[in-house]
Amino acid sequence: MSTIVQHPSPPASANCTPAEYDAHYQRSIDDPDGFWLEQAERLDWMTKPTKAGEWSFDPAEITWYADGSLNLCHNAVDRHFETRGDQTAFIFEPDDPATPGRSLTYRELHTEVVRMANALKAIGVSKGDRVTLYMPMIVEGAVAMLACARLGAIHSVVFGGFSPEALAGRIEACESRFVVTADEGLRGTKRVPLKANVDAALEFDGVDVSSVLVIKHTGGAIEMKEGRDHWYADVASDDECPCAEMNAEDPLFILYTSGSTGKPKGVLHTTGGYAVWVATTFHFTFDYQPGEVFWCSADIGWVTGHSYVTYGPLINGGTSVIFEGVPNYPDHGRFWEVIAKHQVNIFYTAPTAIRALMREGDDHVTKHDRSSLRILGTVGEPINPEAWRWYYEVVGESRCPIVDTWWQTETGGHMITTLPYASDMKPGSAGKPFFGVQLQLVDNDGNVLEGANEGNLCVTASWPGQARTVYGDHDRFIEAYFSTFKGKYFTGDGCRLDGDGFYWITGRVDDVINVSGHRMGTAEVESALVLHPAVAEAAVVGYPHDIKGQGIYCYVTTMEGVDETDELYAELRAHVRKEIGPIATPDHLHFTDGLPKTRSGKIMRRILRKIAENDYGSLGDTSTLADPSLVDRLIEGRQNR
Ligand code: 6R9
Repeated sequence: MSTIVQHPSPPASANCTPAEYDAHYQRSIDDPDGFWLEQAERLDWMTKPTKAGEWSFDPAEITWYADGSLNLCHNAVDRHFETRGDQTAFIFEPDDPATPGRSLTYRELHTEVVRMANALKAIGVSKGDRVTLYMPMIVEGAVAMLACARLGAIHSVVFGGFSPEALAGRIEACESRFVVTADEGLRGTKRVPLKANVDAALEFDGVDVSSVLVIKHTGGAIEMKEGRDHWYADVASDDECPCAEMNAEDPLFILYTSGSTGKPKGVLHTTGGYAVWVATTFHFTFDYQPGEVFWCSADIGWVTGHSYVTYGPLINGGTSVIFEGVPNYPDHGRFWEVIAKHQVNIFYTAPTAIRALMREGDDHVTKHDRSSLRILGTVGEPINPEAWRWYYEVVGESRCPIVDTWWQTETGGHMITTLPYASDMKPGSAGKPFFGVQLQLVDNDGNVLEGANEGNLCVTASWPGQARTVYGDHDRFIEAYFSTFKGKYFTGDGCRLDGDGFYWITGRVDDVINVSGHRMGTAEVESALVLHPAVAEAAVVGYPHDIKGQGIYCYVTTMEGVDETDELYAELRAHVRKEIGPIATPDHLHFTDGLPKTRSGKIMRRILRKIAENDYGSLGDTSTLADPSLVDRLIEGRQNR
């Protein structure tokens, strides 16, 4: 469907009109230095930069604002506390609506951040150290990020749903000696044993953590190891704690994300360019107006939470909601109840949540007052037009523009996005490139596809929010992003450009799957499966799933003599869950006596994908398979499921 939904008529305050979009975009391409030095004025600099981007994609070496210095915590907190100290910075909405929430003014946030920074100092953190945050969605999570930025320490947030094994891998990979966590987290009716998971992670070989800072949240019983573990309240202090001066290219954070090969990559973002990018995208994409309440439902464990729960809103002096809970607890109206309660103006969530709630019927939505809503946003995966319509018509009463934002952990912030009032909307399309973003579609041989076309999505010029490297492994950065199509940043996504200049993301073209908006490398799930003694070989693919977007389908061959029982089926699912975390739990296991391989031993994933999709008509050429008869057995196995 490519029906155009006209944007509602722009209010006089709109941050961007259609004519301004064209003018800004053109200028950002013709005079990137001028444009991006001007956008840099959104920040307070200790030393003002005199140059913007200096970069090459062959070999990849990227810097922005390299002669400038600043502190991001100052920009997000201190400078506002002088001008809007009594304005609300964060609204905390707890998991259980019956328990009291909390809201912090910029002045209170400043006090909290200083306390946290002093606590970090007390446990030994200093500039350049990597600090792992393994937190529930509570104010202290964002405060710990800001406190790291204040000291010049590099935060590495690990999503609280990851297992001890996954946490250990991420601590080890960046040689992090410090962990900040809470006793427990709450999600719906479940308690997440965060501190116990940290204890388990620290038992792994190669993990060398000297101090753990623990925030009391639920009050649940935990163990504290003498000398290593410290209660936050015991080490926090109100002493003065100035913001460290950071070069624009000093690291701000590492965030681990899945790729098509190997272990998750520690994507590194630096200070100045990232800050300009999130500040500018937040301002334009959400048309943010002073005093408005913004709510991004993502966890701070993902890049969306970094850029649009913490940094983007605060740099803009906004009010940001931190929600600890889940969309379906205590009932399916929870999102809309929170919107009514806090008079949310701008709401940003993932298509998977929209699809799940859509299924529960309109009553859960319509019984709550949504008159405060002005703009709705989506992120994480393509949104199907049905879900888009429901979001637009039922949730937003056909008054609120929807912004579909395409971007990645590596891009720092929005890259292709609808701009409210500035562009029309096509349900299912993310719209047009953001300022400074130069896109190209190429075929598999790297030939540039001109005009309306479909191909592999590349970016040909750097933008301020671009990741600079993979922590500790620049070769891997080059290999993963700049070698498939030499001299271009390859996104890993397929995309179609239509005749009106709108981009339609078609999904990943590499071995990454997108489950409920979460990126997962099929290789990671395969590695987890083969760790189990009953498993000989495994191949994992994605398949269409009504709610999650993609589900996880695992082909498994077992060791000689192993019985492929229901118990083993359940055990393997639980095993993957334990190795990686609940988000990686396989939806389907398919026991098979072999995997379709070429004579040279390469697994033909194309065939496995088609069979998982129940699409047998277009399996393509199977004659190069070592054992062509296997395909019929696989199809039979699929149909018997
Ligand atoms: C921000 C984030 C990135 C991958 C990306 C793409 C998919 C994200 C999308 C979208 C279609 C959108 N993706 N937003 N696909 N439309 N609006 O999600 O980062 O976790 O790194 O995932 O997500 O496939 O390549 P990340």
